[in-house]
Amino acid sequence: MTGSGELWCGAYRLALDRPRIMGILNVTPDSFSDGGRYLDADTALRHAAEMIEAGADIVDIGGESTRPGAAAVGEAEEMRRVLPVLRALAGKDIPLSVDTRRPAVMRAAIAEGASMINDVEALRAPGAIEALAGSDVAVCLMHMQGRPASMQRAPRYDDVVLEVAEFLLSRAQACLAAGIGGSRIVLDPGIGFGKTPAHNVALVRRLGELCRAGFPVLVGLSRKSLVATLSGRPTSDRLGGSIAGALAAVARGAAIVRVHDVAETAEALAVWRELGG
Ligand code: HH2
Repeated sequence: MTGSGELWCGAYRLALDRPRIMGILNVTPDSFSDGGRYLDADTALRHAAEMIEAGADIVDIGGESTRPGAAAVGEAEEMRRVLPVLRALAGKDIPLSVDTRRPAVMRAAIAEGASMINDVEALRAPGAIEALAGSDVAVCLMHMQGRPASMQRAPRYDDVVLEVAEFLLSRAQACLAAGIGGSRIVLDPGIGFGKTPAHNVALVRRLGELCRAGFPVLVGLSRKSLVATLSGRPTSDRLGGSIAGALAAVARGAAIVRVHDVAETAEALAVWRELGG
């Protein structure tokens, strides 16, 4: 366990003395809220630069949508989307994360300078742990019940918080056993990944139970359907609800929030902290 208040990601040491922002850069045609917007490398780079300027602490590059019902993307296509953007951003002085569940993409991303691997499958693919073990990059281990294609059909838990925590701790143990140090590990309950609105609400409300394990916790609920369920707004109009969700997660102990709207989230967090949040 860390307890050190620092996340080690490649050459970076990210102090976790204040909530950190992971800005989302989806280089996909079909992501649920921004699919197709940053597909060409120049637009992606411009958007990354804007997020960095606006206060992102990490940029998370994704080449495959994992929204409910999303079709899987081939390994070669995922690399074709992600690697040029990663290469072009390598000069920016900021940790770059790659959102992937494929060991070959992980290896290629690490070779291109990624500082973090964000895996919605928590390194369960054969060879995934090994892809990271010999490196110094950080890993975000996320919980998902089922697969993106079918995960929202009938999610079931006896106690969602206990089951998610148990799963994530077992994945963290597997990483530790493979030599991935505790200061490189982040846990994520996976809001919206095989969960009903009630499950998602319980996970945020009881986030402290996951934080107690001693690893930094990341929460991503930006623009997700949970926000719409709670606010009644369409995908294009979920900013206020997403910010409220990020603040609630941080208030419950989240160290990092994964968001689309970096400037607005940074502004909200700054005010919230000054007011004693
Ligand atoms: N959510 C999404 C994708 N990756 N990674 C982590 N660690 N946590 C999350 O909550 C998470 C994630 C889904 O959001 P988005 O990237 O905006 O959409 P899509 O998967 O459709 O590209």
